[in-house]
Amino acid sequence: MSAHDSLDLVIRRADVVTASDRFRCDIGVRNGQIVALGHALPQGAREIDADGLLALPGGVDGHCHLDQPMPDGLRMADDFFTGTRAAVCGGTTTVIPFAAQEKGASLKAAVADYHRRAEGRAVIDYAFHLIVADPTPAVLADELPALIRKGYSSFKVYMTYDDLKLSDREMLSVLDVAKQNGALVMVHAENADCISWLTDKLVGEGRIAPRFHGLARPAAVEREATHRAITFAELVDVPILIVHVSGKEAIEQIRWAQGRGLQILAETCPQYLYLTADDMALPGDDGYEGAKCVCSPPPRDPENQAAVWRALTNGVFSVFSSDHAPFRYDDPQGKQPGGERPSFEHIPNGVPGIETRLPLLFDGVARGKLSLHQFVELTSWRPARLYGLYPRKGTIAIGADADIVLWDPNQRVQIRNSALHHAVDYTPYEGIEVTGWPVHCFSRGEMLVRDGQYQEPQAGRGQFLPAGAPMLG
Ligand code: DUC
Ligand code: ZN
Ligand code: ZN
Repeated sequence: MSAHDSLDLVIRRADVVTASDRFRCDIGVRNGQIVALGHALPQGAREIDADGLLALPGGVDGHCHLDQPMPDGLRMADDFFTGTRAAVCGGTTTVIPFAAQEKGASLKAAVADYHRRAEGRAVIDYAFHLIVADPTPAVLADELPALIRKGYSSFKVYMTYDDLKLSDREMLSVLDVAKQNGALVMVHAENADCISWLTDKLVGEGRIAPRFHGLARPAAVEREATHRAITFAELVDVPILIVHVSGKEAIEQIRWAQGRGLQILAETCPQYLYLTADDMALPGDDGYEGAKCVCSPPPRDPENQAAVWRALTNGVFSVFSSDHAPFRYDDPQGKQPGGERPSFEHIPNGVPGIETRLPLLFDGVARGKLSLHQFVELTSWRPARLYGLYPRKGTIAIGADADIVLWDPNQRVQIRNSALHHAVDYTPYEGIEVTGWPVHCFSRGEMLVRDGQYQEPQAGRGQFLPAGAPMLG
């Protein structure tokens, strides 16, 4: 290697783990990219000794909500600055939040607005999914195909929530556009009419505390919608990805479809491994504290948690995302809307988790529940491929961005909200002890976290990543 090939950074004695390989070497970085993997690399301008640490590709969080415009005076606590800061402190170096179309508005307007929110704020790289809430003929024929070509190759559709849900016929039309244009559709699968009927019944009986959120959205409601979404995918003959799968009933539907040869992909999230319905019944504030754990689909029970762990290792799930949906608890724009403690149906849905996603899953590696390679596949490699960012993201290889996490597999950490970097005033995982934590995190070769300490990089250094075609294999 000659002088003009000098290296900006050399990570020495790295124990590199990718989705498929493990090898020991030095990693050479120039201009933000990995340019050399080898032994005895020449001196770099900066040198880091990784002995005793794993070198993992930075996490890709394929489902998180940051600064998403909300109705009814609600506000997400994290914008692109605090959200990406928290992400990188937890070992994630790429995020893919959602540019959400409002009914009656254009998709292009949502994308332009969302770029304005990210620019100058993000500290790590980001791509956007779209949310298609109003698939008018113009959106289907023009806007959506044009946006797919411009680097927005995945979009989410909802089968519930009044301001977002699509009819069955609209779902079919959107799936058809995805098929014709090579995009990937993510589906929020819960049956809207069942939820509204159950909600009215519970509220009519005076059962309004946060814990009744779980009874308004039982597993059958998710199972039915999952089956229906699978049927739509079969009819249109297009792959789909069912997001935030909460338990065994939906898993059974997905396995059934996969067994029939349908390309049904699935995602789960930390809340379905670590929370149960009991967490929506936390006793504080006369039972209202359970609002902290209200999310949809809701957390279920230990048997379902075990089924979700199993499905992470047997190929049912392709990706493990946070579904970070940051609402402060003690806040009139958050879990106590307008300063009230309303009935469960008015509590904003979602839990924070962008920083704790990787440590919570890695604890499963430490306990022998899944392999290191499965961990990398679920949290980085597979989301990078599905969302059109591979091989720039999702692996440690020559030519990839130097998004690298040096991870201590033995560090024990008790999760405390006071140590996290999001702007939310709680974590649902308070007090949980995990084994394994990121020590140093690099984004395009820049060290954003050193010895667990955030290094205050320039806000706005994060770059938008136009997504290519989904890679399903
Ligand atoms: N459910 C969603 O569908 N989105 C955000 C959070 C949640 O709980
Ligand atoms: Zn959802
Ligand atoms: Zn979500």
